[in-house]
Amino acid sequence: MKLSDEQVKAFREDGVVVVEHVVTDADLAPVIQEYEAWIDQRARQLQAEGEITELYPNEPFETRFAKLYEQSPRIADGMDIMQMRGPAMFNFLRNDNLLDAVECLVGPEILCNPIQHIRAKPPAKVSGEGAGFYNVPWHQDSGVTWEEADNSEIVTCWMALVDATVENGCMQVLPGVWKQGHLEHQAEGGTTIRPDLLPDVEPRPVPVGKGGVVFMHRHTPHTSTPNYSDGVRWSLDLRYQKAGTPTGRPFHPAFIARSRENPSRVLTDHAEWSRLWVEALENAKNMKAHRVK
Ligand SMILES: O=C(O)CCC(=O)C(=O)O
Repeated sequence: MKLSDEQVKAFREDGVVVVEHVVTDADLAPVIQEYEAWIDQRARQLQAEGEITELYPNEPFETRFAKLYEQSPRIADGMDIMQMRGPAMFNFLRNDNLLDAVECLVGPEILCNPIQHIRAKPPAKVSGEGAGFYNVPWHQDSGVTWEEADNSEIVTCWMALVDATVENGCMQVLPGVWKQGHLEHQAEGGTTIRPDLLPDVEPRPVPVGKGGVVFMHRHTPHTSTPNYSDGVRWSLDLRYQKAGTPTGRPFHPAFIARSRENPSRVLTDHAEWSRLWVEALENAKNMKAHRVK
């Protein structure tokens, strides 16, 4: 879907805009099915290794992962986008409804940045409340790129795969703060803005329904709190930018997701995308991705 002028204006002013129903349930279904199948297979593998006893095969997408995670957090190993590299996910990275919205912010030549994650945030009573991949501390996405991307207008698209609420740990943002540019981060506490530099702005929780997107500027500080529901807060965080600008992760594969000028530049070959990731993960094992300054 295209963004309205008001939505683009809100993004430019606040560095964040929440847009409901950017993609449809039908757009998300293949991705969810791919993950359901993967989780089932992984659970059976862990059962064979004696790590879990109950498979919960009839439990829905919204809760099954939590029941498996409770038995073994290893259920999550290998699940992220660049590790699993599913064809449905690769297709989704070029989803027209999503890219129509992204085009309103970065223009018609769109590069898919390789910083891309799927997050299945388990209930806090299962996974704890500590800071980490699930409960991210205050940071700007510029803090997880190299300086080479300082002038790249990278837009983070945080998408809910199930309704994201305050209770289950949706994102919180500091609106308007992007205008202050990059703030110094520290490694202590998990790549976070130096506490003494965190602007004194009222945090805005940004709940969003399934298929909706929180679009964020790379300098918008954001955090997410523990999941106090019984379900799993499933989400994607994807990033897009104008083709030809540095991604801040030169050692990981970016690809052209849309080109109005020359559509043949778009990468549509799943095997090639997967190959690029396998090669990059092998060659960039000790690469430091986050900056701490
Ligand atoms: O999904 C989350 O809780 C954190 C996401 C995040 O930090 C990001 O998209 O940059």
